[in-house]
Amino acid sequence: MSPKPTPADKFTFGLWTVGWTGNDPFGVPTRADLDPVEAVHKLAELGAYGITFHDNDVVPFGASADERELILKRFRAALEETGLKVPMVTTNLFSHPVFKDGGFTSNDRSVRRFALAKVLRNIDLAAELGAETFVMWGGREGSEYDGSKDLAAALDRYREGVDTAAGYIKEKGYGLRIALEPKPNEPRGDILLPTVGHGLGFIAQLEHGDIVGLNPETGHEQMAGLNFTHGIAQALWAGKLFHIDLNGQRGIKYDQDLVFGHGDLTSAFFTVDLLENGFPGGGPRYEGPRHFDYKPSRTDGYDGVWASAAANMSTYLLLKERAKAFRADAEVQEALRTSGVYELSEATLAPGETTAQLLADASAGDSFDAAAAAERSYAFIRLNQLAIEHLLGAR
Ligand code: GLT
Ligand code: MN
Ligand code: MN
Repeated sequence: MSPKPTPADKFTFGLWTVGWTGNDPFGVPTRADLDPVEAVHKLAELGAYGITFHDNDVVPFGASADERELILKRFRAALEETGLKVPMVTTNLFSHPVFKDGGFTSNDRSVRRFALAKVLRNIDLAAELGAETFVMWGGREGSEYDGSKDLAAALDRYREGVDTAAGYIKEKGYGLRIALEPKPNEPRGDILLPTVGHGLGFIAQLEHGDIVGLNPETGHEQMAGLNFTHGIAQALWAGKLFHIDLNGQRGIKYDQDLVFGHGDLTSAFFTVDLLENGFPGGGPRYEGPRHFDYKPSRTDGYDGVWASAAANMSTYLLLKERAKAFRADAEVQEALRTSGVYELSEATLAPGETTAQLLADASAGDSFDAAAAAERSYAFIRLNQLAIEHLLGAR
């Protein structure tokens, strides 16, 4: 039976997800346009907490100020009527041909200035709608050819753009934080800030890095062959998991944006286990929205669009139930102890112990029985099988 979500579950969806009409590099749309107001009503009915969007998902590029106001008025009315929140807003710096060489890092300075001003205006809108997170996915910030970009200058300009936006948020006193979204490639051959790790390294170079974190996406890490759960774990550990894009991906190929759990299901189980149960030894927790960034397959009509929106939420809730049962199982707890999972939380040095004391400790040197320690079986396979049995509902 599918569990029924409620707004307390904090599930959110990008307007561009349910609103994707199925156009891809080889084919035209397979579905008619979706009215954003209808998306708001449908998502609210399905039990979602919020909706997120790019400026141009709601207000078309180039709309006049009057048109903009009219459109926003209608959209706001739908939000008020349904109680749906807007916890995150993002900017489209990738669709219009003007951004074909990027926004913040275009070789053309006039484009960079236009992009930056577009972002600042959208920050005003995000603050006005009560968003807490401002996502920046630099899909066009990259290149096809290594010789076409001065990469150091590109990173300088990227830093300048993000710092300017973050400085603007502070200056205005907005309650917003920026979340950078890594992706290795697509639409560019190579995208700057390709992974969570690159993102963390970049943030450390910022002047206003205190309000800049990450919005990792399941499929984007997996496109690079990386472990998504490890990625969000390191972002959490660094205090930088500001937002999350959940979806599904089957291996190293184009960005599939499948329903959450429809890609690597075991990985999805451990992602939910981390989000809902935290690290085994405690540590930082993620409290933000559970945001789905997926594309309803273009084979499906609007029946499939709404079924897939519901599927993201029910799959998450099912995995949450399984992950809770996993941690609550006495045999699992015993297996975690046997595997030494909790032992890792103990500091390697004793409190106040110096390197000289460590070097003088025979038990860490000459009298350490390496052969005996090497005998230990960590029994990780048994532990993982317990996880699989919980995942399959066998326990
Ligand atoms: C785009 C991208 C997503 C990003 C969105 C935010 S837009 O659809 O593929 O991963 O999260 O800009
Ligand atoms: Mn994606
Ligand atoms: Mn995304």
